[in-house]
Amino acid sequence: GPSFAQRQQDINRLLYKVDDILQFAELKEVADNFDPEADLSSYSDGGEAVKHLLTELRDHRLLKKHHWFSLFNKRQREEALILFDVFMHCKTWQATINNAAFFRERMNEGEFVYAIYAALVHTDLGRGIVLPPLYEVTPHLFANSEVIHKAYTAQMTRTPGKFQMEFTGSKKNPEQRVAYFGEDIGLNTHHVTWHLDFPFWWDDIYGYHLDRKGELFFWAHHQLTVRFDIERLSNHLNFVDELYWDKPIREGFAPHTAYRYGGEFPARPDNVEFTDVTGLVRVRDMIIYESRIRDAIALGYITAADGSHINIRDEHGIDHLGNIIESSAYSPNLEYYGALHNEAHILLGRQGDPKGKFKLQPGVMEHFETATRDPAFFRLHKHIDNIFKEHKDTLPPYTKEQLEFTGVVLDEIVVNGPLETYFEDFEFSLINAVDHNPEFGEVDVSAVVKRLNHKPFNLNIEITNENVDNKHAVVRVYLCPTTDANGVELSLEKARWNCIELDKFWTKLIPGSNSISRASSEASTTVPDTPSFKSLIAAVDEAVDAGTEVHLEEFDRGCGIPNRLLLPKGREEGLGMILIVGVTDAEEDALHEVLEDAEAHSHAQCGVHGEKYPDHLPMGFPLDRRIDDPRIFMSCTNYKKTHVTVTHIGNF
Ligand code: CUO
Repeated sequence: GPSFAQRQQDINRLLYKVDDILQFAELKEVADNFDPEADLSSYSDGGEAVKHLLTELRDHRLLKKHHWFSLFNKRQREEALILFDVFMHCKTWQATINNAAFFRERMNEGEFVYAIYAALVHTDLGRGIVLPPLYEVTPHLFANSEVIHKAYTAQMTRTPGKFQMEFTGSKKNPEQRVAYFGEDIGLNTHHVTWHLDFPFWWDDIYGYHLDRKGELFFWAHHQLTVRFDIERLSNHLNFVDELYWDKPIREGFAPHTAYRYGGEFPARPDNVEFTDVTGLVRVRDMIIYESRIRDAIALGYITAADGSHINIRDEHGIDHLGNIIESSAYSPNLEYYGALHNEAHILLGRQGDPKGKFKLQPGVMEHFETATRDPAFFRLHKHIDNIFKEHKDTLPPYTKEQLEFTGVVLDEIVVNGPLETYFEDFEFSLINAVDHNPEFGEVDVSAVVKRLNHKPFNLNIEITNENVDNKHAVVRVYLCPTTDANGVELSLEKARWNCIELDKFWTKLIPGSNSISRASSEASTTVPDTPSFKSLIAAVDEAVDAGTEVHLEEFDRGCGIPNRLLLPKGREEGLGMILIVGVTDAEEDALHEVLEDAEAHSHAQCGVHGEKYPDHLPMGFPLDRRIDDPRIFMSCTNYKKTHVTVTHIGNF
C-alpha cells in the first residue's frame, strides 16, 4: 500500500481549501470520474453505505454546499454519518481516498470535514495520520469575524497580512478576564477532538466498544470545568455558578464569530429566561429528565428500557450515569432519561431566537469547536458536574485498604523549576478562510493570538519499595486550590473536587529506593502543538518527492489539553496551590508493561484508541469520593502533598 507520507499527503490535499474545489489535478480527476459503485468488492458491506449515499445524492436530498453544518442537527448529522459509514467500510486506502475526493466535491463541506475526521480517528486505515489543525482547516469556527474580515480584504487587495486577534468582549465584562481560556484555539481543538474520539452517536456497529465512554465524558468535562475555575481563581473571579432551568441565564454573550456561509453566530443578551426552542427542546422536559436522573442517583439504580434495574452504587455507576446524562447511544433508556446534556447545548445555542422568528443559525453552543467560547458552556457543565458529584457522594469514602499500597513509601516530592506562566504570540494561517482566487493566486494571511504557556518544569519523586520484588505502579499528580476567590480556605473535602489532574503515569518500582523524574512535557493529560498545516504539507510533500518517510508519531493525537495549558495562569503575586501525589498499585492494569516503556501519551482524559482505558481505578481516584476523615490519607505512606506557587509573569 501507499507509504505513510503518501497517505498523509492525500489527507492534506483533501482538506486544503476544503470550501473550494479540489486544487490538485490528480484528485480532481478522481473526483470527476470515479464511480463509487464500479467495484462493490472494495467495501466490507458490499457497498451498501455507498449505494445509500448515492441515492440520497441523486434524489437531491443532501444538504447543499456553502451552508452551515451542525452535528446537533439531526438530518445533517445523518448525512455526515452516511459518509462516515462509507469510509468505515472501505477495505483499502485507495477506496477511501477515491470516495473522499468524489464526495468532497458533491457534499456539504462541514459534513465532509466531520465525516473524514471521525473516520481518520476510528478506522485502522487512518492509524497514525495527523489530523491537520482544525483552526487552520476551518478557521471560521476558531477565529473572530474581525480578523477573518481583514483576511478577506487582504486577499482582495493582494496584500499579505498578519492580524492581531483580540479576545471577545470588552473590559467592562469581567468574564473577559478568562476569555483567553474559553477561546483558546488549542483548547477548542482538544474539546472537538475528544468528541470525535467519543462521539455521542457511537453505537458499536463497527465492532468495538468505547471503553468507559460515559465515565470519560464525566472526567474530561469535569477537568474542563475545574480548569476554568482555577483560571478564574487566578484572575480573582469566583468559581462558576451553575445554571438552573428556571432561573435567568445571567451572562449574555456576543460571539463576534461568523459562519463561513450563513452570517454571524447569534448573540444572547444578559438575563434571558430559558424559553422552549420551537420543535426541538422544551424546558419542562429538561426539568423532568433531570429529576428522573436525580431519582436514579438517590435510588442507586437506573431503570433500563426493558424495566430492569442497573445498579449504579459502585465504581461503574459513573459510566452508566455519564451515558444517560450526555446522553449517548449507550444510554440504556433514552426514552425515559432523555438527552439532558445534548439538548441543553441546543437550548442554550438558541436562546437568542428560540422561536426561530429571525431564522438565526445555530449558536456557538451547537458546535464543539465553538462551545467553550460562551460562558454559559461552563455554567451548564458545572450544573452537569454537580449531578455527577451528587452521585459520587453517595458512594462510601475509600477505606485505608483501598487507598494504600503495601510496602511502598512516597518519601519526597520536589518540583524542579519555578511554576511560571506567561502569554506568548501564536500565529496561525487563515488561508483556508478565504476563497481561492485562480487569477492572482494566494496571499499569505494569518492571525496572531495571545495564548497561555508555561516554563518547563520537572517533578522529582523519591519512592521506597520495601517489598522484595518489583512493583508496577501508577503515579497520580493533582494540583489543587487552597482557597476560593475570596481567600476562604478550602478543606481537603472541599478542595478535592476542584483539583486539576496534571499527570498520570506508569512506572516500575524496583526493591529499595527509586528516583523518578517526570518532565512537564510528558504529562499524559496533554498533547504537544500540532505542526501548522503549512509545515505539515511541506514536510510531507518533501518526503513524498524524495521517496522517504516522515515521522509525525508525536502528533497523531489531537485529544488532550494543549501542553502549554498544563498549569493554570496563576497570579503575578503568586497563587498558592497544593500538589498532591499518590502512587498506587498497577498490577491489575492490563497495559502496565506497555505504558511503563511508552513515550508520553495523552491517555488520561482520552484513553487509548481501541483499547481498554489503561487505569483500572475510577477516574479521579482517590479524590473522586468523599473524604470524611483526612487522617486516613495521612496514615497512608503512598500519598504526599506539598505547597507550590504558580506565578504569572508579565502583564496582559
Ligand atoms: Cu463537550 Cu457539552 O460536552 O460540550
